[in-house]
Formats: sequence, C-alpha cells, structure tokens
Amino acid sequence: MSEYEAFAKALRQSCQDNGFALVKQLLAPETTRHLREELVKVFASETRYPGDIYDNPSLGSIRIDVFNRYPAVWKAIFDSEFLKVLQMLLGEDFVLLPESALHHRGYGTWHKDTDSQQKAGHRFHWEPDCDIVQIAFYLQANTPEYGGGLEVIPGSHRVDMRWYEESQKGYRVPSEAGDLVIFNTRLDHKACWPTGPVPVEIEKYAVFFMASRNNAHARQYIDFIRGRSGYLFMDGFSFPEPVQRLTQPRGIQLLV
Ligand SMILES: O=C(O)CCC(=O)C(=O)O
Repeated sequence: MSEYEAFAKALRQSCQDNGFALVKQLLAPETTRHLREELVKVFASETRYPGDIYDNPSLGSIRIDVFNRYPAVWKAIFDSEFLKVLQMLLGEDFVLLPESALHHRGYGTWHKDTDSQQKAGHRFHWEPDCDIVQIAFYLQANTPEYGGGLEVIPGSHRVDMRWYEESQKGYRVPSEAGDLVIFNTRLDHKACWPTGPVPVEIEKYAVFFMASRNNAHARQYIDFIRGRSGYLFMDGFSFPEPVQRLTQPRGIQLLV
C-alpha cells in the first residue's frame, strides 16, 4: 500500500471509529503565522455584521461567512492540501457547505452540532449515509493548561444519548497550530477549557468550515439552516467567484 493510500485509510478509519481525525501539519508554519495575524486583525476591527457574536461569556467572539468577508483566510487554507484531504474522506465530488466562521476565545460546553436540528424534529443526521463534518484549524496548540482546541467523546457520533455530566472529562485532541481537526457533526464535543488565564500570544483563535458527502443530506442540512434565526448571511449567499474557480474543475460541489 502506498503512503497516500495508507494515509487515506487511516483518515477514514479514524472518522468511522472515533468520529474525528487529526491531520498533522497541513499548513506550513508561515501560513499559520499569517492566518493568526489575519484573525487578530479581524477581531480587533470595528466592522460589524448581523449574525456575528461579540464577547459572549461562553462562546467568545465569532465572525461568520469567511468565504465572502475574509478571503485572505480561506485562500491561505485552500492553498494547502486541504481540499485533497476532504476528497479522500468524503469523495471526489464532496459538497462544500456555506457555513464558515472565525472564533476567538470560545469555550462552550458539551454538545453535538446536530442538537438543534434534532430538537427541531429532524432525524436525517442518523441515516447511515449522512456524513457531514466540521473542519477546524486551531491556530495554537491544545494544551491541558491553556486549552486552545477540541475535547471529544470518541465514538459518540454513533450514540443518540447524552450519558455524561457537564463535568465529564473527554479526550483532548492534541492539535498544534497548523494541524487540521475534522469531526462528525454528531460527535459530542466542546472546547478544551483552560485552567487559568491564557497569555495573549497563545489566545485561542480558530477557523471553521463544513463539508458533506455528496448526497441528499447536504441539501437537507442547508434547508434546515436556511430556516434558522441567526443564519442571516444565507439570504442571498453565493460562493465568490474565486472559490468557484478553485473547486469546480476538481469536481467539488458548492451547494447554497
Ligand atoms: O470552540 C471549539 O473549539 C469547539 C467549537 C464548537 O464546539 C462548535 O463550533 O460547535
């Protein structure tokens, strides 16, 4: 088996068994540094868009619609092997979803990203071919002392039940700046919390995208978010031309 095939096999196996995968050093160190500088600028800026979140006690600050509002961010990431890794995992014709966000100092509690759709009465995310993932680039290491990344309950993407308390300890995904973390939207997860004040030079910054295997569930998910309050960016959303030019020749689907 070639190195490429072994990598693809391990990636798929980890997502299937554990509900997440960690891909080491997908971004070059200078790209990570550049991205961190970009995010520092974005969160220092006064520009306000409806649907963004400002200094929420648990979620921190969130800026949405990376594709249209922060082109330097998606370009730096898409310039890596990012799309190729997603094709290995979700198929050559995977669907890039419109949802994307930048996070600063977010420390939320345990949840599945499917909780809101389940509360709204949907069950499509439990169908065996539903394969919708969150994709995170954390721009600092995830350490026991300072957090900075993701904590997960491995295998919980197969379990439709909350079986832990908020104090439950999970597995700290040992990501470092430049790594890629992919997780199933059914996986129980939360931000890895710091145990004390975090020095400003390692404050938590992250970039999130979403993608799906190309089947009817991608459309079901988009139809669901279109009906949700807070998803104002979806009114008239389109992927900008440069994203279309980069993805479409490779067979990657853009759904809105
Ligand atoms: O803050 C994190 O690292 C996790 C983010 C998260 O839980 C989410 O966006 O659903």
